[in-house]
Amino acid sequence: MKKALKVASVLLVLAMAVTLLAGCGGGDKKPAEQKVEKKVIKVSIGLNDASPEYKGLEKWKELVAKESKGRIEIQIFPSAQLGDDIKTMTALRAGTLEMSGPSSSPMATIDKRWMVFDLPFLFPNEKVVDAVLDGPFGKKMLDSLSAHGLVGLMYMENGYRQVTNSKREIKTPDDIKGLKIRTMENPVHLAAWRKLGANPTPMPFSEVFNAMQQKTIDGQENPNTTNFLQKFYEVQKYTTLSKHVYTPFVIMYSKKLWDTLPKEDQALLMKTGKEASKWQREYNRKVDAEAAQGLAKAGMTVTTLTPEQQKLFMDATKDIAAQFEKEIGKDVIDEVKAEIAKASK
Ligand code: TK8
Repeated sequence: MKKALKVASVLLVLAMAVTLLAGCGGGDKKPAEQKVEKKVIKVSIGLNDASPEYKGLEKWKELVAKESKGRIEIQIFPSAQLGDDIKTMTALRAGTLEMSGPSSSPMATIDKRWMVFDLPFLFPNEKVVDAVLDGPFGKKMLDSLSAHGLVGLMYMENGYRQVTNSKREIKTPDDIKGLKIRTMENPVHLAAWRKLGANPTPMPFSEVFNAMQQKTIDGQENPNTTNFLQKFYEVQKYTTLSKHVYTPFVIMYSKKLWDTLPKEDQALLMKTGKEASKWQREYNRKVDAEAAQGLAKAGMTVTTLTPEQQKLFMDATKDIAAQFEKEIGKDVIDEVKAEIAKASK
């Protein structure tokens, strides 16, 4: 018994010595050169790598790499490789993915207040958009995500949405009658397209191109940048610059994973994120105008509405806000409208 103990303690001392020696491996390295742990953050988006959203994230990735001296790496996964908007939000809430940049519209599946951004013809121009998103209202909406296991970091621009289809030129709501239009998975969009006389079908973004190619739908609506850069002109003939709604992208982080980050890293991500968000919106606005020309060059009929024609679309959808007042919350609608009025002065 005694002997066994002795053997055991000798072995223990030996083991400790070996561990210590191993720890000295590469002992001539200066501490500064010792390996810093690299942090990889994955972000998923539904659009492809030509999209302004991707470019904005790429800008952010550069800023983060620079500020963190290469310690933090953002990896961008485009084209819904990691799942569409709704699926990736679920992954964030479960803590199996760090970040995603969905449209605000499918976020209504988490919190109906987000439908406020889906109200037709809400934002008169981009100057007002910036004031509202970067002001107290935009911040409050981002902050409200923490109750749902998400950290709202910033907005990027998707932009004003325009309707495309393969059947006929759209100049008035009458031209929409009976068209099968894909919408985002959001009740306000469904209701608005019903009001316009369409036959709306909600589906995730990654299925839209095939559905148009196979003609299970006649059309869809997205900003010029998406219609051009996702090559929708290959399967659509007409685009009308309807600007019927402005929807943003919300760049969000899994709260479960965010809470494990050191405070300095959280601050670094927030600070560089703000810069990237500003850069992305400017970039998007430049590309949007080019994209409209690109659509025409690619053979689409691009229709600009007269103010009278656009008013017909506004009139047809003017009751939507009242219809969704309960679900969105009267306070939320009143607040955004007050902010818009203030910024419009
Ligand atoms: C991409 C979507 C897309 C949106 C849509 O994941 O679904 O039509 O406009 O940008 O978020």
